[in-house]
Amino acid sequence: MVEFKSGFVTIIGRTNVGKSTLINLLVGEKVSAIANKVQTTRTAIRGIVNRPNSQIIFIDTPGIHKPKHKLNETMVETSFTSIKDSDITLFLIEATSKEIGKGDMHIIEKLKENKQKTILIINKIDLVKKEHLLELIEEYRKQYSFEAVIPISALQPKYKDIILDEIEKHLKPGPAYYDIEEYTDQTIRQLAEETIREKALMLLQDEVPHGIYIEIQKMQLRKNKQNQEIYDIEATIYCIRESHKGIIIGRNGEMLKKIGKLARIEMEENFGLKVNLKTWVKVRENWLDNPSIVDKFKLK
Ligand SMILES: Nc1nc2c(ncn2[C@@H]2O[C@H](COP(=O)(O)OP(=O)(O)OP(=O)(O)O)[C@@H](O)[C@H]2O)c(=O)[nH]1
Ligand SMILES: [Mg+2]
Repeated sequence: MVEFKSGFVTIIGRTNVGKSTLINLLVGEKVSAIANKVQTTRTAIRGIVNRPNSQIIFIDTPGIHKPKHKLNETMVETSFTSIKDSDITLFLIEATSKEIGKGDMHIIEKLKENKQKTILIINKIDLVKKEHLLELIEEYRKQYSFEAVIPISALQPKYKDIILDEIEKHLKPGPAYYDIEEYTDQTIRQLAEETIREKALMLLQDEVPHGIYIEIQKMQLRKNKQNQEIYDIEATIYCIRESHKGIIIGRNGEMLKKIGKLARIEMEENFGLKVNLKTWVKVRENWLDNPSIVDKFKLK
């Protein structure tokens, strides 16, 4: 009989390298927000993969960067704490890197400190030539003894099983920690908040999206006249300045409508039922340094 294996696998890397894109690919469901902006992920997010002989719990983490405020500090702390608690680390880097930068060096130091069992994943290989890739692999191999090095593009499904097979090799015998129907430990409320924030990140520019956070005020299931289940969701988008509020609402409320529409469509798809979404925008200056709000993003 094949012994069942399980384990916790943290995905770590600098901001914007594609960690959340990778966890979504591996899990096969949208568990984490993606954006072509830095500092998209703000807390540790779990995604669960069930295979015939194993259960792998992935932890997506905030990208490593230089902290500017309390929220940033909490984010980086979350990422480094998370690797300590995991059985295997996936260290994600970008194929386009010319050399090992400060952020990646910092990550390597932490891996060394914890003698962390690590697989190096080189993402975005669609953007570089093969020769460059070989040089990069050599550079990184000099720094740390990785269990394996896997070049991928997180946008291409064919890499999913290559990574999962490699991880499975290194897992220890253990139980399934989660029900096999589950694919994340996030609540519907958290998923809704992240969906709205992701659409805001996508549509807003400059520093506006980095100063927002979402709070769901109400989430209620009811049946409509056609006897369909419908979620009434009310959400507030908090931002740090009055001028940002104007931008988020947009001319004639167009921007807020667009954010709400995209978020609603994705929620309906992911939750499998109709959603009636209402959104508000409010200013909350200095929340980025307010511990009682930032605590929301701490590792639980
Ligand atoms: N060309 C290319 N782009 C990719 C690939 N994987 C991810 N991306 C893009 O890279 C951007 C950042 O992706 P995310 O998954 O949000 O990155 P992240 O590492 O989670 O970022 P943070 O949460 O900010 O740390 C997005 O625009 C993705 O579409 C890839 O293989 N090739
Ligand atoms: Mg992310």
